[in-house]
Amino acid sequence: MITFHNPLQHTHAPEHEFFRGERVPCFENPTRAAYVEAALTARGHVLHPPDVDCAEILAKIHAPSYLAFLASAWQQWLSLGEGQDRVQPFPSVWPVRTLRSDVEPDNFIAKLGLYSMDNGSPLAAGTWTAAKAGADAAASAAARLAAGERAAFCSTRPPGHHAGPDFMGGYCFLNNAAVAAQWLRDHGAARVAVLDVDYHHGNGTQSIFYDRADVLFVSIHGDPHTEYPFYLGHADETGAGLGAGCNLNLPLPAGTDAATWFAALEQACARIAAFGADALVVSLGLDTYEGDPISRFRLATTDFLRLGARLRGVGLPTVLVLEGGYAAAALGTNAVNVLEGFEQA
Ligand code: OKP
Ligand code: ZN
Repeated sequence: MITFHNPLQHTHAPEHEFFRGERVPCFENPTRAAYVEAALTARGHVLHPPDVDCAEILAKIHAPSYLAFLASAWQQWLSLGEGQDRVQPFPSVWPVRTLRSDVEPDNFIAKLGLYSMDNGSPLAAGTWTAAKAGADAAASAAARLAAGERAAFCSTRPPGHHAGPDFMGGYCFLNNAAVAAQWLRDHGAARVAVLDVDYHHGNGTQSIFYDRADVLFVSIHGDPHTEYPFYLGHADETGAGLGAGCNLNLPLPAGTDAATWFAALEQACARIAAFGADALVVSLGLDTYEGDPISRFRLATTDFLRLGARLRGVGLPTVLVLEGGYAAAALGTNAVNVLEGFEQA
């Protein structure tokens, strides 16, 4: 399968995130993509750089004010004074409930809170550069389907599925899967299905398409009663307005084993088949792996071969976009297994 990568992924390299009151090294770091690229290369895949500029697509799925903030955020941070380049910005205040989110404040930290869902998306000097190149890579993979490829894989970071119309969150800045889906819609696909198999619910993707009938969103994830992102991803979220019935959440308890997980995958595939999509976008999080340090499903490395085979069985032109997966040393093998399972099915 044709494979794209993000040659600028390493420029997004914040050092710390917060975990239970402490600053810890970022789980979402450049070694992740390096492991995936090494495994792909070892298996004979050629890594293509992006050849599509997704700027027009981005403007259809993210708010202009958010894109403008993100593109200038690091420069704004530096302009606060000497030495800012050695410190990471984090939001500390958010416009929850009764507070106003319709007025953009002048204060940088207040803006950062306005455009964030959590304090878990550390920014670095290259964040915009890396996120934009990653979204370009996702669009490039989608473009190959219109050119007749059966499937295309996009190895990239930072991930995207928590990024909503106008906010970052959960290590995500630009919604790569939404970019791929919107690109397909704009280039001949009347209906697109997005299947999110990351351990965490893809709240950003769900929200971007929630009131649309042309994009089905289906997600299998840790139950938000106990798992991040906590405030979205319940089974009763089925779509709104024209999009009523075009959203399916399949939350599973932490600790779920492969047998139960693959049963949920069958439900997901049945819904996708009934929708009558022309193309499939897979948010390929590999943090369902039993060795993942921040997630709690129990898929084994060989289960990813089975996942790939089942995805091929959906029978649609398919873009696979890398999302999470934090057992970095196992990530390459797990990703390659999905691709090889798909190709050998
Ligand atoms: C992103 B993706 C741990 C905090 C956890 C949220 C997890 C984001 C996962 N220090 N932060 O869906 O894999
Ligand atoms: Zn995840």
